[in-house]
Amino acid sequence: MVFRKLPGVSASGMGLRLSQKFVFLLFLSGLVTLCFGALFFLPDSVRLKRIFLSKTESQPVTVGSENDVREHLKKGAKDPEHLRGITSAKGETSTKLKALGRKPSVTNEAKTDKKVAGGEALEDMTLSRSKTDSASKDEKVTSSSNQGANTDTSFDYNKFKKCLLKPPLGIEHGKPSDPQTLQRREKVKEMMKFAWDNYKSFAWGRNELRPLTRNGHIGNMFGEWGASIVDSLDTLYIMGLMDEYNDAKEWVETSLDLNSNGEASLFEVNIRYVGGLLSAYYLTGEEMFKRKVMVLGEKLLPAFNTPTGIPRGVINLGSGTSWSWGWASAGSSILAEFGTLHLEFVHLSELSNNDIYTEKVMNIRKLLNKIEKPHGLYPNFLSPVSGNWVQHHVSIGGLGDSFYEYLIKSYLMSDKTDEEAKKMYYSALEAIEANLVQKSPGGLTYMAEWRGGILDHKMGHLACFSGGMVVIGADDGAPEKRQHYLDLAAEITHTCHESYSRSATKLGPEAFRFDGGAEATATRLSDRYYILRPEVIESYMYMWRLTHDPKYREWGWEAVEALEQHCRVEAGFSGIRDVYAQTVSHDNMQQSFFLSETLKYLYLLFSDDDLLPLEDWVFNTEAHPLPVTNTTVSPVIVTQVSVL
Ligand code: DMJ
Repeated sequence: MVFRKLPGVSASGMGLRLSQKFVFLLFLSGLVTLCFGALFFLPDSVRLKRIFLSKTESQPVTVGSENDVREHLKKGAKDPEHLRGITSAKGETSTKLKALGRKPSVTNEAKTDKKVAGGEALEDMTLSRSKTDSASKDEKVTSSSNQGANTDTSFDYNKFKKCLLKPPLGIEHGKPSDPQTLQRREKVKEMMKFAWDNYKSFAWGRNELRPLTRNGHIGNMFGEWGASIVDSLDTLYIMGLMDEYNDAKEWVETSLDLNSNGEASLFEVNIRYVGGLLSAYYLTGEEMFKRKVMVLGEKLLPAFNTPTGIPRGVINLGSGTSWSWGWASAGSSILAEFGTLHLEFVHLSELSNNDIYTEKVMNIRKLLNKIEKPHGLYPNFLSPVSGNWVQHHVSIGGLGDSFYEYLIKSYLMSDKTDEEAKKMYYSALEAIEANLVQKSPGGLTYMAEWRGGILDHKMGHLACFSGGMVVIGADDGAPEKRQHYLDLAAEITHTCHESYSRSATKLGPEAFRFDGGAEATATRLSDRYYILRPEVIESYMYMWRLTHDPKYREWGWEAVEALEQHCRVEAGFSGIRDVYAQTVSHDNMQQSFFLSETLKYLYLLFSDDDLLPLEDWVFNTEAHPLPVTNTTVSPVIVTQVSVL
């Protein structure tokens, strides 16, 4: 029907019946709704959409320059292959620390807690507000990107701490009873103090120490902040190095300038700074760490403004602009980077009471779940624009690694409620076993790399974390596979140990091969370096915790001796250029991960299991411990339910 409105004649004067008018209006409103709804399906680039559905946070997008590649590769140490990878919680977008829902069962104290729950929350809010008011200028930079944030950040730290199985401070906890192990633990503590003291003397505030030239190093991957300081906070704390910890804390409070315009890898900022500040907060209860990490979390959000929500690799924290690494295939994002955000982002939501962080990582998971996977495998490069794989290179080492790690750890961190992460992890592991896991002629189990169906019989040092990953997930797969996973984890760890014991220095190369007669040795000159990496020791630590086979402590001690002999220099620890050379040549870098990971895992290896028990904590990929959470509908409701 077409109605022409005549001037001066009202609709009622057009002779329409009431029912006709009603149908007409219904039709009209339906049409309007339909048109508006259709806008959501238009591509982001359509102008009409931008006019009607303006985004609050759109950022210019550029592709990384050659300099990025050079700077990235120059890190030598930290070539692209070092960047590891995702995870989450099914459907629910809010989590609550497991501890809050666990320990204080039905006691009078608990009932009292319940009565005052609301009151406590209010007090906490007031407290945190007044603290924020007096906080540094860094911490006042909030809210512009506070997308729908619920500002109630009344996380009850004391309740959380009371509910842990073991208190987090390691002075009285984890002390081994046998004298030899205790002595070894003390040695590791001394190494940490030595590494830290030299960093403090020669590189304070820089990202890393150059121990030969006795100066500091700022790599653009970590922004322009003191990476080694934030990375060391929890290691110093659990070792009971309190003067050193206090210096680090003071620096974070007074000098960690979150307003600096530095460009940095989203992945590195997340695993080191977000992870390091979160763990420092959970271990110590210092509110300052929480305030800092909340500000930082917000600064990462613009990186997700891509057509798919898959973040790009590099971000300018000042402007929020993000772009892809210049070396990454066709402006793609890296699996191990966008896939290594989940643990930290769930905790950001937890502390801020703002679901946005969890939503960001759940969106990534949704896409990865939906997309077709060649042979069930996840290739390393994905376009953040189209959401398609860019190449079919699959690796459990560099570019892929921590994605798989974060799947199983998301499940464990959710107090084993995140079924989706669990399913994704075990399917991925099945595909890895079917396509990548190989046995060498000499009987060594290894994980090869996969390039469009062709196997490259090489295993990177980075891939050696997988022994630990497989063992922490051994109990939760199909019951009939438990023993198989334990065996697989032990075999991989054994292979990685072989890569160490077959070298002159008893330290392992960056990558080792299983072709042309090679068995767990590097055949190329360019693969022979060791840069103080933690992955092999990380697997020893998990294997020890889950099997208590003393050989893992022995292997850890071999590594300590080799580090002391070949990597310790006058002013710190340094990587070496060739693990097969009798006379070593140092690379002049004390990597930040040596402090956060290598030395921490060694210390834990020589401690009893009640120091950061695996039931309470999961370690992020930079070895920063984060507490186990439980999924809930609403944190407030859970606080109440937990004390019923
Ligand atoms: C660490 O920074 C992290 O473990 C990361 O996931 C991969 N590489 C280094 C250490 O080798």
